[in-house]
Amino acid sequence: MKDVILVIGSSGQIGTELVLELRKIYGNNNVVASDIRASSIEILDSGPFETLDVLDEKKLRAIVIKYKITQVYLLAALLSAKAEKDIELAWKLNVRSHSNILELAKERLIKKIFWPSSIAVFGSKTPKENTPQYTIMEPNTVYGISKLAGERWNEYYHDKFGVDVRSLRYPGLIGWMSEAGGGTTDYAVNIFHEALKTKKYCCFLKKNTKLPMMYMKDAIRATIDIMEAPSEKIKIRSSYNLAGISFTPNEIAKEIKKYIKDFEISYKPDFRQKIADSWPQSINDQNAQCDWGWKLNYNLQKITKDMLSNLKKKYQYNY
Ligand code: AKB
Repeated sequence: MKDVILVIGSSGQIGTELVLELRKIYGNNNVVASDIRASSIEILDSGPFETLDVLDEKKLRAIVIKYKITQVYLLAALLSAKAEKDIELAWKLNVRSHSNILELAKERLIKKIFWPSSIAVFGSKTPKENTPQYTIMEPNTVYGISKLAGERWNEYYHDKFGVDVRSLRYPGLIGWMSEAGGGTTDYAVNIFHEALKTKKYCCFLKKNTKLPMMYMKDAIRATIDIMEAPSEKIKIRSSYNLAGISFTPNEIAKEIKKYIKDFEISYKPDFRQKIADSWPQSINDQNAQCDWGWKLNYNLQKITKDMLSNLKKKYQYNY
């Protein structure tokens, strides 16, 4: 039976790129994009799109049946910074949507699920450097708590009901195709836009706040790779650590200055600083490497070059 994929959250930072990549592999008509708001022109023009509030269980089920969906990528979520502003909505959206999809798989209406976790599952008691797969996990943001609960749900549904769910703990993601989506790591996307637009950026984190980050192209490849890996290779059903590269606002600014000589960064830390301080600074992703062959491609130099040249083309900036 051929796979038909539903991507929920196709207008977000990951969805915008993932849908286009999946359509290249599975064919345009076999990848249904869905979101509560309209997606990019490229997505709307290249294949099916459904307006969907993932909390609307009836409509979700109707879409799954209408298209004979076999795989779901559930990307709809409130990220760390936005979630702190509306904890009830964050809990409802992040947790309920996940349960709805797991139930569809339990009923065997769908075969496979991708659900993203995050470095936000770790907390201030977690070892900060080279954070292992298995360690102390005491998140203190609503986003982190919802993701940790989701990881336990994943493993429970897999072990108890045989649900084929796969998951990655994403670091901060950096891409040029869409805006950042309300997280603590958003600065690492915004800085490129502002550098090109105004040659200035005021960062909401301190100069030396080191966080794990990853280029979107790597993240999309990791996502599709884990979904395509044979089931027996997926030994961790809660969620896999995914390392990326670690850098500070100061380090990324220095890299940008190599291209935009008069770029200036200033710092005005806000509530997001506390969230960043509670997260790991670097991650150990040995399990992903060993189990399903994960390997990173993009370092900070390559990310900076690719971001600047693509944003320059997209928005016709001069620098
Ligand atoms: C956020 O900053 O909330 C996200 C994440 C690390 O999960 N980018």
